[in-house]
Amino acid sequence: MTSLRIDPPDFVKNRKLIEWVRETAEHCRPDSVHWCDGSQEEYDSLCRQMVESGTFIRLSEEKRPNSFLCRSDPSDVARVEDRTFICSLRRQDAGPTNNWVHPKEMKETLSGLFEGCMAGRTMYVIPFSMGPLGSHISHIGVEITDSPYVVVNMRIMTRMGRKVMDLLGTDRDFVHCLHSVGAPLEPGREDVPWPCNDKKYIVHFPEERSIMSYGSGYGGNALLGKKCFALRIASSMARDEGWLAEHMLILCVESPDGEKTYVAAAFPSACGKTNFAMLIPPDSFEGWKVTTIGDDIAWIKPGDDGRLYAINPEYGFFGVAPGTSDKTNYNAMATLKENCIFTNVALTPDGDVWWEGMTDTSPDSLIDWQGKEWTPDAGRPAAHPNARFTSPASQCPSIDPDWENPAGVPISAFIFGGRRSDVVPLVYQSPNWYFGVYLAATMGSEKTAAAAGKIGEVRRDPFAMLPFCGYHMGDYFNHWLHVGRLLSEPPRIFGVNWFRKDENGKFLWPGFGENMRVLKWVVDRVRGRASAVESPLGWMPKYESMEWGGLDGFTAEEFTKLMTVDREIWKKELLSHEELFEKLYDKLPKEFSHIRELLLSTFWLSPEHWALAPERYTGEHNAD
Ligand code: TSX
Ligand code: MN
Repeated sequence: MTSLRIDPPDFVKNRKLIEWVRETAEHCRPDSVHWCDGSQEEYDSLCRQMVESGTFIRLSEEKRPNSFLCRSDPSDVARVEDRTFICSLRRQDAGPTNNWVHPKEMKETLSGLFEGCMAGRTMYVIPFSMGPLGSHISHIGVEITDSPYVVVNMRIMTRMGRKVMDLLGTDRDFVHCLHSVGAPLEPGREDVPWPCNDKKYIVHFPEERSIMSYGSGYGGNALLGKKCFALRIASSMARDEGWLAEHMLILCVESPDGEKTYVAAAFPSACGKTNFAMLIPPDSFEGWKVTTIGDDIAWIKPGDDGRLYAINPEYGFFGVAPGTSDKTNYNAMATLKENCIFTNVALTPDGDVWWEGMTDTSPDSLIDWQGKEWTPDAGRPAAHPNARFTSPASQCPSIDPDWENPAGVPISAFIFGGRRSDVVPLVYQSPNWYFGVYLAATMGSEKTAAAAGKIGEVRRDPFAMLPFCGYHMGDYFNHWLHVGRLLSEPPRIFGVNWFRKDENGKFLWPGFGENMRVLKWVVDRVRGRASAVESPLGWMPKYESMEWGGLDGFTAEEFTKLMTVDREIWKKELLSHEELFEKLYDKLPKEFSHIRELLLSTFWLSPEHWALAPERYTGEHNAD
């Protein structure tokens, strides 16, 4: 076999990188190697190339300037959790919530799959930074991929190219990310628009800080900077180095007199995380502003002043399109005006995009996400439910002026939420860090789609990190407790639930922009301004301590319905925590058993104490 010439250009100096690219090229046997410089010309040329090959459709220059539509293979439309592996040396370090295979065995399997897997294709080398260039919280990775779709998406989602290569110098280390769609092209064989393989592996080696992904070209399976690096590998780095890599949005609340309070929040999927990150306060909140630092991931480090500082490691948004509209998220829609990539949405006759929920009525005719003719009576959605947009964060009207501050922003509060039709009140504050970590560890969400499990069934998703924690969940809880103990000014911790329903199944809370009322109470609590009453779960607002101006007819009675904690349902909830704890038994923090006992003991408070609870929140009884 002759050795492929990899020809590193002048701007590539890192010795480990050059050697790794040489080895990988020899093993994967691409036709050529392309070192990405991250320039606009490179981006434009790859997009043009994909239009010619049929992978991309250029959208109307009037309707959606410099934007493209891409349709994936119908079998490659989402992350594949059952094919995702944490290959730590010891099974015990991956824990019971991750798939594990010994790294030696996994390397042998993958070596076989990657051999010659890039035949007939170009191998791209993508240097990227997660976080602002040069920030002490940022980290560098290099992704090798045979997918030009990955290259252009990575250019939107990360800081990518020549400047990162400069930071790598001759010797700096980086996270190795290897990706292939797993579809070698035989000589003379024509390519398909979305090459992929039925056999899929998304594999993490936490000890050597590397990632290998095979068989999928979609989202988190292929854009390795996001879930694989920024969450799974980074969470493992963070544990070793004393920081936090979290599945959280970051926002800033600015009061009329210019006081800024930064909040990080974690929600499981289908709770509208991106909508919350880009919230627009109701008109009655004159002078109040919410700005966006990030919508998905936060890297958070203790500062010398005993506070936590957070950056958004990403450079763009890779969001779910269906449900996004001017009404649900005006800022996201404005971000999508130009320079975007849309995957698996529908195409309109005038060369624009459409998805379910974008407008009240659908267009009369569309081309659906599979390229088929579609009309409103088709009986199937026009866009795939997991259709995505890739958009530059800089285009978001609500982007925070400090979103690229290398020092990060100081976090004053953590919010944890889930989709719960009962039990969990609109908002409550944990009495301290320990109870807060317990609250976050036991957070859950009810299933909405009929995928796995019954609709309405509660699925525990600790810290919204279940699919993203790169090590043992029990160790992760202990790490959170440990970080909190080191802080002199720990963020306050809150629970929220936008999804409580009445006995007729109607949502009790209007949500969306109105969530500003909850956010204001959170900020007021952090600043020591708002009063609260004691409840079995923690501190809760009284009706009077929240702002109600402009929300006509939201009465104290309705508020009470939204806040009441039913003794029997809460008891069931507490008992059900056991299921999760049992799974993590040998590494569960000892604090958790004590907290659970203490929470359980509240059932022996007099029934009157519980029965009185609703009035306590409305100020008719003085419970301060
Ligand atoms: O994103 C949502 N948020 C957070 C917004 C900042 N959604 C959408 C979730 C699916 C991804 C919500 N849905 C929210 C919410 O706060 N609340 C609800 C439930 C709801 C849905 C429709 C109405 C009200 C509540 N409609 C009317 O009241 C008219
Ligand atoms: Mn996410």
